[in-house]
Amino acid sequence: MATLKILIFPDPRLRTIAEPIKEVNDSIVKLSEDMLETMYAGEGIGLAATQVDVHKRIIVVDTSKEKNDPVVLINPTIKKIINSENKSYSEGCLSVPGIFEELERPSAVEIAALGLDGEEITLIAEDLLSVVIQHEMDHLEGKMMVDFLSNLKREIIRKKMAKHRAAQ
Ligand code: K1U
Ligand code: ZN
Repeated sequence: MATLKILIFPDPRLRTIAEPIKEVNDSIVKLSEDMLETMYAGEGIGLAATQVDVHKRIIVVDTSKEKNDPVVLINPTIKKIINSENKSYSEGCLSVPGIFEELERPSAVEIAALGLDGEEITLIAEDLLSVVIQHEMDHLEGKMMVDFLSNLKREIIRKKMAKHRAAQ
């Protein structure tokens, strides 16, 4: 397994729209393992392939306290918004390190995806899991949490990220 380099906002590659995965083969399994390793190393609870400069529709998530419940979703889609009542969560992003912002999203969604065995999965995601999956699916569309903020806040974050890069 390998730890991959995470792209940092405002890297333009984070705006790429990811391509569907046609075949779940060994290279996709290896990518999912590397993404999980990268997510755990960064102390994240989710990661989209876009963030490691791979423009394929795959996300990994683990919202368990013990960090022992990895979920890999290939070609994920939202089938249904189960609870359209928006809930506010403090969202973070490994591509925007050190920034947390309150955002509102539907609190429960039904997700369809392929698993690592290539079989269809249906998942009811609620609360934090729902938020993280929606956040990661946004990455696959080239969309980021900063896009929900005001121009002023986004500019402040852009400047903070420039300082972060200079300090690396
Ligand atoms: O970069 C990412 O997309 C991962 C991101 C996922 C996420 C977390 C919280 C709300 C929405 C999406 C993170 O893992 S940020 C990392 C983080 O510091 C965190 C860890 C535990 C709980 C909350 C945030
Ligand atoms: Zn993110």
